[in-house]
Amino acid sequence: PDRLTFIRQLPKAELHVHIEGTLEPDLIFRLAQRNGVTLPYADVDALRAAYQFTNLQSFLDLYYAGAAVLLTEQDFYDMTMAYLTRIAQDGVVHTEIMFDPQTHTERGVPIADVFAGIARALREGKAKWGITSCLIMSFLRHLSEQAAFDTLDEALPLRADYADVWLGIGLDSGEQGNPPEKFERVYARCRELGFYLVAHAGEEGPADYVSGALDKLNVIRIDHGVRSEEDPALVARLAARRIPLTVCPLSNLKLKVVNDMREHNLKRLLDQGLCVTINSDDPAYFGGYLLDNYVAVAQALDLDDEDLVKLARNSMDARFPVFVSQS
Ligand code: ES4
Ligand code: ZN
Repeated sequence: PDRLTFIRQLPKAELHVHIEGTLEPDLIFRLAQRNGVTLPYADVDALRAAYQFTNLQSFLDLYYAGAAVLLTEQDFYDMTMAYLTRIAQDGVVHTEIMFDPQTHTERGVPIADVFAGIARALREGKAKWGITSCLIMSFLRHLSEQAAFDTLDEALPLRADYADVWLGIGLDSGEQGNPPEKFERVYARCRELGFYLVAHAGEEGPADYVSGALDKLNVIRIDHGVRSEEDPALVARLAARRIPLTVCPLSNLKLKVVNDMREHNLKRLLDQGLCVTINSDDPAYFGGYLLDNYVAVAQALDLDDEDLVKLARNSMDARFPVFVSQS
């Protein structure tokens, strides 16, 4: 079979995707119309033309603007269903989805509607396609730790209703200047509550933030982590403990974490024995879903079938619960 068919038929898990980042321009416009929200773009093409980013923050500005069309339970359902419909074609058998409740509660959307709409789609997706899934509630790191505690307090009464889906806690948004230590207490609380902990680290931020996420937040998986390579001792530790990295190649290219896909360190990290996985991050903004990410790196880094099998298998191994070795 050709490359695309070979990769498509490998059982793959997506472990790093922001559901708000799956909102396609045409759905943004449809929801804006349905909800009477005015967008600062004339049409879908004008919006799509604005998707030219220079760094993480330039993307986040658009990402939060796009998310402003999400108001009702049905909106969150429609967005999640569109994503599941799309990945069902890519041979994705499992997905662990991040969502940012603070982006919505700050606009007056009840957190219960966010949970309800996303979870309804996930349960339906499992029945329809057999795609298993869970949710990672993520705190915005540009906001305070107190705001994260407040969000946790708002969400906890819903936990029993979503015990089958809400399994994880994450940390996202602008990394620089918002180190993991800022969230040490709220992560300790989430750990006591029995959530699986992950955090973005080493995307734009330094390798120190990856060490900090491990040591101060006790995460079991690192989102991105590509800058870990700058600290050889850290790389050795990630390899020894088999801490998974959820790497997002097209995201790294679009946000200029790498200038050319041929310079991406994914293959070097894989060859050093790290549990590297491939993910889409914000597929509606970065030009591709999971399969597109596999194809892009396979071509640019000249990956062979063995590498691709290893990457797909890593993604299945790195699902919750993650088994990491001690120390
Ligand atoms: C994100 Cl690419 C990326 N990095 C950090 N936070 C995010 N939220 C959505 N996409
Ligand atoms: Zn991300």
